[in-house]
Amino acid sequence: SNDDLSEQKIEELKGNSYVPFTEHASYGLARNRQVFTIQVESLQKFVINLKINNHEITPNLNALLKDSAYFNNVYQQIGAGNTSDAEWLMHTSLYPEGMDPTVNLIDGSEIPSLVRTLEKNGYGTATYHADDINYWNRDQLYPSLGFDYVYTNKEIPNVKEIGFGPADEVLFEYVESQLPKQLKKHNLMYSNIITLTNHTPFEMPKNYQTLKLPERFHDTYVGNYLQSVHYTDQQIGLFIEQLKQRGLYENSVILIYGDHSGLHGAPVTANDKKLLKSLLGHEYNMNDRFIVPVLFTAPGIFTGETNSQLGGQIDLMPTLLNLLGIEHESQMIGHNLFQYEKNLLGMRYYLPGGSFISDNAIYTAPSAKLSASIYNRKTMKQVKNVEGLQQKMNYTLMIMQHSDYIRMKETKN
Ligand code: GP9
Repeated sequence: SNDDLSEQKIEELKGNSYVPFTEHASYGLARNRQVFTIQVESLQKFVINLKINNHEITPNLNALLKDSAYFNNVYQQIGAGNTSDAEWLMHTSLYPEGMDPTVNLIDGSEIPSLVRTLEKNGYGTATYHADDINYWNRDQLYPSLGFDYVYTNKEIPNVKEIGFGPADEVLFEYVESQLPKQLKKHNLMYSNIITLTNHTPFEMPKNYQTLKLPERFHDTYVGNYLQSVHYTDQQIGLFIEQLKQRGLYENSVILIYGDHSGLHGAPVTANDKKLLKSLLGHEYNMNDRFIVPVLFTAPGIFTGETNSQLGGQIDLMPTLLNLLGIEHESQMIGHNLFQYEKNLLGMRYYLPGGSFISDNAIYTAPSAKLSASIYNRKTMKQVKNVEGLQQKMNYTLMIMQHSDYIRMKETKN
């Protein structure tokens, strides 16, 4: 039955020869470090190291790469719960529900999570997001995950608003104001920071549009996106600077990743697609849209390596825990990105069960509206078939069903 897929069995279905978690080469490399996760709203991978007229879109993230292990092939795996599904993936290493936001199935009761595991290992835990706590049922999600401190727009002052709510600079300043107090009580802190400003429609006030863009990008959706990514990148840079000044940076592991794409759907016009093509050198495709950047920044441990093995957001928690040398009491469906070359990812973005991403292919299962399609993942050209399609589909479904089984057991849903 699907109920008893062990960690080992899952790795074998993906095509990996299994190595126990504590025997991975990365195990414990970042033991006893301060932990930060920065989940960046609408951040897509293609902006990293991208230049327009010699101006970098994300100069601060690019500079951080030299102290990081960078993963450039990690896919978003959210369902209808968008940002909150990414939070779910990060903190449980289980698949989201898919067609409904996972947070709608949470009733505040305790579930095994990254947060609780870190607490059992001596960490204080805090989460920061400058929006209303009810927006994605976070009033249920955060108690379920078990944070010691929860800060939302009730606590974070709205002294400067951009778009959806308090600007990212206010968010990061608030984190900086809380950290010293927390560190007096807890030697080690896990701070989970969820940015907000880089949210559709990405319209920044003129004086915040500091990226020098060619005229043709002005007042376009893509141009606005790049301006707003540039702003958030700047705020992350200032935050890192603060950590350095407080002497915290050298002893931290900072995981920075995107929650989901920003450039999709009706607002992306034919002109935007033309602009994207001129930026990327090819038609904007599913890889450009669905791959989120992932940086494990840990000075003294990482020195700028780029890892291109296939991964998903479900792998973030096991990778982080492995670096910290901490085991999780409940099963994680993802795996340590540093350990395995092979992966088999199920997609949950409004797609029916059976869709998957493998090293060679992206397969989207048929739905009421769309017929099945298969893409070669390297060329992003549509193909007729892919080797082992049926088997990969079956394995993906088995793993997803097993994940759903654990989720339902844990959330009693
Ligand atoms: C809402 C914010 C944005 O609180 O996190 O969520 P999204 O609209 O991106 O899912």
